[in-house]
Amino acid sequence: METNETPALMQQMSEHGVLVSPEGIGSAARGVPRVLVTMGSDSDLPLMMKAVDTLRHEFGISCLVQINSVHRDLRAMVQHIENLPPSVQVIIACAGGAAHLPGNIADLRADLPVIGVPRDLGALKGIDALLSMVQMPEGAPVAVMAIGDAGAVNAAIHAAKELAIADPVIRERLQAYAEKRKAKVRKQNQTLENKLESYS
Ligand code: AIR
Repeated sequence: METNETPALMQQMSEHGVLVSPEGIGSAARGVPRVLVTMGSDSDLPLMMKAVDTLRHEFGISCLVQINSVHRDLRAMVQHIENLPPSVQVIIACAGGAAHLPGNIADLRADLPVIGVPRDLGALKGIDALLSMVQMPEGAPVAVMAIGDAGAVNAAIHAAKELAIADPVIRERLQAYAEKRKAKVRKQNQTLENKLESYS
């Protein structure tokens, strides 16, 4: 997004985040967002782009991307999450360290499923974020994925599965994705003999 956007558009972007669709990012994006991908800092972006790219390129799902820190600006997070566009049906939330973002969102949005991605960061390498997310009290669940890259990709797949309940096109794309994974195993078996010989 260029810096010469109108103040109204800049305001809308900071309220709702940046739209990312299969066609592009920001002004190049099309359609309405089905998923919110939010994170505590833009330093989480390299990890969370794995979720964003899986959503848009594997499943054709548009999302909003937004930074929300419950430890740096709690009030702004509450304002953003309470005013999401109604098209958003699933929330993916990532944070590192004392990672309370997904749990707080689960409390704010009783109507939407929340998927947590613990970032592999700092002295405890993501164990702190994992436990902060997974040990929610009864009544406010967070579906917590693995720490790091696998967790980010799996969060996108899990979100797609939730949307697929009412969307046959996404269901087909999930099947196609599963087929690609099976083909990978078949290919590995086809080249296995050569690989084994390289060890002799
Ligand atoms: N964080 C930010 N506010 C609350 C939390 N838990 C997390 C971010 C990031 C880490 O703190 O999600 O993973 C470090 O952020 P930064 O901005 O210092 O790189």
